[in-house]
Amino acid sequence: MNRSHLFSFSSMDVITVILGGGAGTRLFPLTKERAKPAVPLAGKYRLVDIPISLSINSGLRRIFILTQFNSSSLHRHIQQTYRFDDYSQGFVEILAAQQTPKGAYWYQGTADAVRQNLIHFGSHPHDMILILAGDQLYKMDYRVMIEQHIETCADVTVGITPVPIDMASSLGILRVNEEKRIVSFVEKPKEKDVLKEFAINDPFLSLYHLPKDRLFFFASMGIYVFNRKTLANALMGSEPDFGKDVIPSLIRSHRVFSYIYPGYWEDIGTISAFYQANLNLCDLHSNFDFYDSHFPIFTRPRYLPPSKIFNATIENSLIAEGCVVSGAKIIHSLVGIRSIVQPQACLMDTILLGNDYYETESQALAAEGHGLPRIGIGSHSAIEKTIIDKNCRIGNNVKISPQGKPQNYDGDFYYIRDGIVIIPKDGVVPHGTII
Ligand code: ADQ
Ligand code: ADP
Repeated sequence: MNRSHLFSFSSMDVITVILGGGAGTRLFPLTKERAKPAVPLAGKYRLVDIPISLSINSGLRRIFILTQFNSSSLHRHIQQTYRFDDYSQGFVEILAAQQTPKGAYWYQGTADAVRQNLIHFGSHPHDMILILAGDQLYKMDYRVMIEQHIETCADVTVGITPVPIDMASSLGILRVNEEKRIVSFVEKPKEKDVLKEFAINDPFLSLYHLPKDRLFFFASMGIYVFNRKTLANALMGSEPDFGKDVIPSLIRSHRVFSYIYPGYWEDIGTISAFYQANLNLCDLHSNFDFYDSHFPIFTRPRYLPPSKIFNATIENSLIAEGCVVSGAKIIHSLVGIRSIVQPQACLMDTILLGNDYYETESQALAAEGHGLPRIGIGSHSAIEKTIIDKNCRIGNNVKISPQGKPQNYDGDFYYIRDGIVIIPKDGVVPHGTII
């Protein structure tokens, strides 16, 4: 899709900066051993593939990823996936905070992460910086937002989307005038009275076909286009965050506009949002479309063989490449790359993140010799409402379910978050265990 002739700017005018994640506590234990951008998504991708692919599909190929941790899985993934030829001048560069949480270099927030790296961006020519969140599922051609930014002579443009009231208190909520200029902004408002003043009215209600019997609000998507100078000046101080500090202060002194995005948009920064967004992909008409050849989502080419399925019952599920499923029942579940599911196992509303490697028969026998189950899901095991991280060994006759348990709990070899069981990476659940 080369539509660059439709736009008044060149891809060399813009650099992309992806906010790859803070400590990642809301996605723990998926972030126990990896940086947030490397968290697996949809059975074969990683979270960071979404903003990188959207940026590449928008013709913007100079990309920085800011992250707190420099994990080996993130490095390997970026190095093996995003290789540009010499003519495109593209790159994807990871800029990780190098010190501990108490050290001076640890990013103190989103604005601080960008501030600490301005010097790196400076050596690449650009007039505008596109700042993206790293944990969201949506599809956007950023060039349209950048074009509006130029047309309105804005200093900053914030991507915004209409949300219902139950989502409003966890997002930046704002009011815009008829020109789409942002006139007030409040980060994550908790008081209902404050919130009510921000409810969307006409003409926007009619324009975006929003139901009139419920309250809707414009929420910041946490994605921004900044003019280079505006950003440098705004980051002269020490404000840690864009949402809490920088944007609310800029709307008083600068031309801060909104770009209204009316499509599907999901922040997948928590375990429950991650779980829902992944399982939704199993629906025939899922909210996000990975099957769009005009807007491909890239990931590492692994050259895996097709999945083998023997005598299995599979309903409303996604099975990634390289799996072996025999005699199992898989209902409304997402089965990640290289998963092995043994006979008579039953998965329901469950996500397997997949495996990094296949076990050879001699390795499996050696593991069994040490009392370990084989990699994958053992026979006659029944698992519901669970996320099984990579390379787990779930024994035979295991039962896992969150039913009757607290919403949040730390067990010996499992966690429960938001009523969803999580078996962490490389986890071992012995034969016959009942969770
Ligand atoms: P939050 O998502 O709560 O709200 P924040 O924690 O600042 O805001 O994270 C924004 C993005 O930056 C996420 O992708 C996050 O992983 C990443 N991030 C956070 N801290 C980081 C750090 N120290 N270094 C690198 N990356 C970091 C923001 C806005 C709201 C808006 C929502 C939309 O503040 O106004 O509504 O995004 O999701
Ligand atoms: P993917 O993109 O397919 O998830 P990665 O490259 O992130 O793959 O992970 C594969 C990792 O698994 C590599 O680091 C590889 O060295 C590792 N690995 C391969 N075989 C084994 C094994 N037998 N035990 C543990 N790790 C392995």
